Amino acid sequence: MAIRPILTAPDPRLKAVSTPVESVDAGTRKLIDDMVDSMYAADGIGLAAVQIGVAQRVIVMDLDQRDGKKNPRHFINPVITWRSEELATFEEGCLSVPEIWDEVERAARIKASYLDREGARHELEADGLLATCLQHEMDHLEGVLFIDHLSKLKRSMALKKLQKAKRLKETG
Ligand code: K1U
Ligand code: ZN
Repeated sequence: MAIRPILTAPDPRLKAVSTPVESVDAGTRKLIDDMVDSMYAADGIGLAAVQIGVAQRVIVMDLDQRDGKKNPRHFINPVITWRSEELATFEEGCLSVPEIWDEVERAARIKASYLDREGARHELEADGLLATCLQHEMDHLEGVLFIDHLSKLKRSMALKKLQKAKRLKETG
């Protein structure tokens, strides 16, 4: 297992549309293990493979991190099969857009289908943080960041803040 660096905006690799996993194999499980390690190391609650530069339709998530307990979930080739008309607003962050948090409106409830790390198909119904986080991570699979849901002004302010932080990091 390995901690892999997480790409940050405006890295063009974050704009890639991820391709489906053709067969769930040992390579997929190694990718998942690396993603889980990288997510925990960065204090995240979710991660899409494209955020570590692998444009495959794989997501990991752990929304139950309490008292050091770990309960990682894995979603391979996830598809949203139903979205509620009702919307919900959550304050979102992103490991690829560090230190920026803002409210995003998304479907309040969704149904999704996905494969687990053994290749078995599952269906789930989600609301609350799970619905928000799944929609956020599935946006990554299409090359979309949560700041793309903000107004043009807010997005350009966020990108300027990121670029300034990157410059400061490079020059020390
Ligand atoms: O996609 C990502 O980069 C993961 C992202 C998931 C997410 C968070 C909130 C709403 C929607 C999606 C994160 O994990 S951001 C980091 C984070 O949530 C967090 C960090 C430190 C303390 C508490 C939360
Ligand atoms: Zn994100």
